[in-house]
Amino acid sequence: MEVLATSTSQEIINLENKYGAHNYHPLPVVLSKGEGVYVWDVEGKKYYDFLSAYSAVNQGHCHPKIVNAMVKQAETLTLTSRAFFNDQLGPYEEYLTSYFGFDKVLPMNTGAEAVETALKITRKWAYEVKGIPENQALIIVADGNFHGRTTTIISFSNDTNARKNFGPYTEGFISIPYNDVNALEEVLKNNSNVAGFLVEPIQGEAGVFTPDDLYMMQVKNVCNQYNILFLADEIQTGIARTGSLLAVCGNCSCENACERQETYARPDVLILGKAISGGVYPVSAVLADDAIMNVIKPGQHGSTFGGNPLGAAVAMAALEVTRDENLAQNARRLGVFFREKMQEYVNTSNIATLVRGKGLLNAVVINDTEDSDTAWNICMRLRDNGLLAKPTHGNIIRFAPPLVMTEAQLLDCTQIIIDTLKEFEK
Ligand code: IF1
Repeated sequence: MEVLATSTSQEIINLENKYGAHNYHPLPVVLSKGEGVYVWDVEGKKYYDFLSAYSAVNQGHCHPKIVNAMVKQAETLTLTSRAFFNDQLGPYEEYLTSYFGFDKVLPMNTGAEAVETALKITRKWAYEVKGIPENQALIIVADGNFHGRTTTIISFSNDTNARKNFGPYTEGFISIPYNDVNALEEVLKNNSNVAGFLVEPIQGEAGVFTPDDLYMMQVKNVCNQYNILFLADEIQTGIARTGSLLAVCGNCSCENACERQETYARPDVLILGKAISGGVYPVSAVLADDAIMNVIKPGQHGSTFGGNPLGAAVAMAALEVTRDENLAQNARRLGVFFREKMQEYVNTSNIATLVRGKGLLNAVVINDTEDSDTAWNICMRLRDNGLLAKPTHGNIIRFAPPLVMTEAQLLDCTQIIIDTLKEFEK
């Protein structure tokens, strides 16, 4: 790798611009190393990472326990396909289902694949268990959703950029306002062909839009009442990010998704990805109980890589780290601290108007229009000041560091963020 070692950031950016499809607009920083809450660029400059690869690196960059599991398994067996059994998948499935309290798991690789899997299971359940007439099943989704980028998933997005000119679109979806349980009930009252409701407990892409505390519980109850499946997309919010193991755990920061908790809005179908592997390897999963999962029979769904021994070993290690290091509790504690510090600043600021979020999934709204470049410019200054974050929807900056951060580090970070914002006051 002699060439890479001597390349500057600009040279590497030029290569991407020339040879890569232009499907992203990254902040101009070229990273070559990560450890815990830090990343380094090719020039050796060190940064706090406040994106965590969109919440995939909750356990911190290159966590030694996860990396060791990966190396050990990579030296032993990486892929068999599901045509044969492998010795990691069964133990992983037992571990995962007991960790989250479901009968069964269907293992996949990326988040979008897991969402697709959940949608297919829901449709099949609708026809074979609920008794909806063939090809009539409807799935409700929420306005402002982000569930991935496959043709079906973007069919029910209302983000023009994600959707436009990718048609014709997949039918069978109804979109309702987010954080509005009455809107859900209204559709269900007037339609007996609904199979399920797919929803994010906090809408990440929509700018960390955090619903009312009771919303998830109300959704669960209404879904039960009308015999439709409650599908929780916890790909971004799960694995301790929001200060509990799952965002649907509500007010509980124990390291379990347990029935004991009154605030636990247990979904019928739980969709996980990203941090389930600590960002080390693509692993995703759909969890459900037998009455639902058993609709899938041999040959009806799968993937070459899904359930591979490398991913299984990595995910087990990543979930162990989450539990052993009390990441949910840390995220909860530091989240309160972050919002307190930022709120203090927001109260006196004319550039930051709002801080919101849960655990360590937070956002600050910048006092400018969605089409302005103020938030982008702030992120460029944050970069110069040693902290990496990315704007969303033009004027919102998401702050989501790895959950292994210490309070002293977070204090350092809030100071960087506030000092940087102050440079932009009008
Ligand atoms: C990109 C956002 C984050 C997700 C939820 C499914 C998926 C995602 C709730 C699909 C993925 C990522 C993908 C990333 C941008 C991004 C994102 F800004 F769009 F909203 F995280 F905040 N469900 N989210 O958040 O998972 O197939 O990507 O593994 O570049 O598209 P995937």
